[in-house]
Amino acid sequence: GQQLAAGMAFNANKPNEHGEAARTPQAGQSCPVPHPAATASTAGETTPSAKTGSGVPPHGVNPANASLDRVRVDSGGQRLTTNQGVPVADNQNSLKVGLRGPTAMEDFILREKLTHFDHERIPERVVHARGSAAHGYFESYGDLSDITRAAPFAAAGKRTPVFVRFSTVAGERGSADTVRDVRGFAVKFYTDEGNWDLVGNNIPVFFIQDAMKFPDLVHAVKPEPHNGMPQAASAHDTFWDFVTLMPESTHMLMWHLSDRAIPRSLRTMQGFGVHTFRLVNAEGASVFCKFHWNPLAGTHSLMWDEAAKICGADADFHRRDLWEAIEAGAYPEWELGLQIFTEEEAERFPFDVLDPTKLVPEELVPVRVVGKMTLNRNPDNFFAETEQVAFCTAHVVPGIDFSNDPLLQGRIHSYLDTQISRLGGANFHEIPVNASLAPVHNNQRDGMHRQAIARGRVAYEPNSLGGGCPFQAGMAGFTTAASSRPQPPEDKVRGKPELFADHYSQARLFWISQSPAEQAHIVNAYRFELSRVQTPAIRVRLLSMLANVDPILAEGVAQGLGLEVPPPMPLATDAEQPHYDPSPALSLLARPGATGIATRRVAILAGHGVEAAGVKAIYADLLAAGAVPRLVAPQLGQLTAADGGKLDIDISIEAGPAVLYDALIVADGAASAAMLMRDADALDFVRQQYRHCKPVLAVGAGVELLLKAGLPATLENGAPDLSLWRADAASLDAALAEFKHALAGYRNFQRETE
Ligand code: HDE
Repeated sequence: GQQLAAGMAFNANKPNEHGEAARTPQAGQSCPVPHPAATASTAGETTPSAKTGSGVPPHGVNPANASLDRVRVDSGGQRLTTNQGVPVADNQNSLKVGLRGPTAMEDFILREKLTHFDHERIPERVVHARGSAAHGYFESYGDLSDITRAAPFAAAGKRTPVFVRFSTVAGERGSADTVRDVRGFAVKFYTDEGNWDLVGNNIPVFFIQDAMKFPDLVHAVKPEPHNGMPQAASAHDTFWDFVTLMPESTHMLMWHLSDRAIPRSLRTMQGFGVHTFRLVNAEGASVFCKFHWNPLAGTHSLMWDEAAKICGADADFHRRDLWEAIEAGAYPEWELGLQIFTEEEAERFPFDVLDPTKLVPEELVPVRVVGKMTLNRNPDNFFAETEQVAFCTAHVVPGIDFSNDPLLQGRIHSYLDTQISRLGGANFHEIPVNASLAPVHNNQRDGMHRQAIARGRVAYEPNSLGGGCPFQAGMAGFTTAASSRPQPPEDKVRGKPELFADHYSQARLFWISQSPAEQAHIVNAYRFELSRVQTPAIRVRLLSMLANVDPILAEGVAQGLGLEVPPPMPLATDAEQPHYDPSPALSLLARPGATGIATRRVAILAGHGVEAAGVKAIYADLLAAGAVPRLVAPQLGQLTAADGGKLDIDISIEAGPAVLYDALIVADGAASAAMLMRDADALDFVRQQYRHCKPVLAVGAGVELLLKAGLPATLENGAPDLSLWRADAASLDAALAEFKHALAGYRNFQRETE
């Protein structure tokens, strides 16, 4: 899974932690400006698949990036100019009538600079405002033309450039990364036949069934309108008021309150297309399809206490993690899986596949893995790319089509519409990150900020003056999939199919498919959210909803709120509720991942008097395995080791608190341990590592610190703690091997449950 570029230290941000970055120019700042001719020829070499659909670019090269070279600007070695290209002599002083006089109206340089500044901000996205993105490519494992003619699946090994933006939903643009929220997972495929946007989430179902309710949902979860609170949180009255009056949200709430909503990394979460889509082959035959992205790094999440503390310790935790992994060459990867089923099969399911609050269990329709996505390049400019990228569910290509899911149908309108105010007009498709690699030819003209200079006198069709061009693509173009089951015309109606009224069976399915630790976290999350809610009646309504899901769940939440479980909320349907067996695939613990300890962050805690040789050996060992070791000490600078030698400290405890690491090693050395035992922050560090169920290894005298911190030697039930080691010189190798094994897998949740 991970490819470390030769000679590259894992953490490209390490110089920043030391403050060294300020002394050297930022990457790219001193690059020569590409000569236009050179750019053209490079683009030709690296973009074969972009225009023709054949050929594979060299590894690590993304054809979509080469095409952006024409708009990349690099000011290294260049003189300062105005936006009109006029050289600027003095960028320090405005033009005044006398040194102490008024500023002259004619100072066009000052006025241009201020005017541009005054208009630097654009509206943030109404939802999903906070996001982080990267470039990469999708590679098909095979030829899927029997089921879809979509270009990315045309041949084994075919690569299609992608741009992917991950996001939180509720928070504003500057909000913290690790809040409890759904994560957006939006993929733009720059296919040979135009752009395809798969605008998904990290949760496979949604809160509501009909687009009509989306503005209500968003108004309920956003900061309350009278006082603008709370930021990036669902734990407030208006959200819980709304969802407890909308029992169709029960299933999604279970996911939202699970650890899915606090991922460890954007690289360790699944993605889902949510809706049922259609795949269409060249003959026009179609099947239904659900899209899944499965991370090769496995599915891993934070713990709630940890996530909340990370908001303070590093509000950019996920953005930084994604950036650093890509800079270090540990490219994040996901496999694309499809659940494919026919309309006839769908009719026999115990739920309606047009209902976005339902998933298709993998036991019912297995997931077929069809390709892999690799993110291998960070954006050059956050605003130009991550902020200006415009995803739209209406962006489909031949071979991909919609279903009648009423939520999807509304989205097809909303995404294009929102860009018109957010990006200032109808030409947002010309912004470089949004422009398709496939050529664009039509008779749409003009509008704000038009870039293309359309030649000729013809902007209509049919025409003879333009030789009839651009001409219709016919069968080569996009055509809507015909239903394989023609339906008689029906009357217009505002309503829902009967199966949509089953609000609880799949919420129960999710609950019974979770491990004990995951179930406990869900109960705690409900308790937290509803404790923040101020209106008692809303808490009771929630409990009446949960009573329909599972009695243990309802009882656990009720206890935490100091309430009795009320009678269950009346069901919306008399029909018998379908029964589901547990689906192991719904547990986060089903996918530990295949990338070992690569990119996992390990704190090596030490003070003066540390045994240096041991620290160096452990550090090198972890680095060699692709992990990110950090020597953490009470202050910056150097540690004086027991042998008198010096060790460079990577980061201080205050700048890099416990929650920023996946595991802890307490270094050997009697004086080192004694120094840390006197340090409240160091004791806190150890306790938090333990409490957050992370692997802890104490070497030699380092054990004293664990004892002083009060860490128990065994679990509460007396069983040994399988991720806590106290090693001496003789047992260190074996303990380190076990430590690394534990680090590659899941946390030791037994500390909570046993
Ligand atoms: Fe969105 N959603 N949404 N949504 N959504 C937006 O589009 C909307 C829904 C999702 O990184 C907006 O460009 C409606 C489901 C992602 O730029 C807006 C409905 C899913 C992103 C919008 C939904 C999503 C958005 C805001 C119900 C998962 C971020 C800015 C009918 C399958 C994309 C923008 C990015 C963004 C509308 C429901 C995912 C307002 C009307 C379901 C990942 O157009």
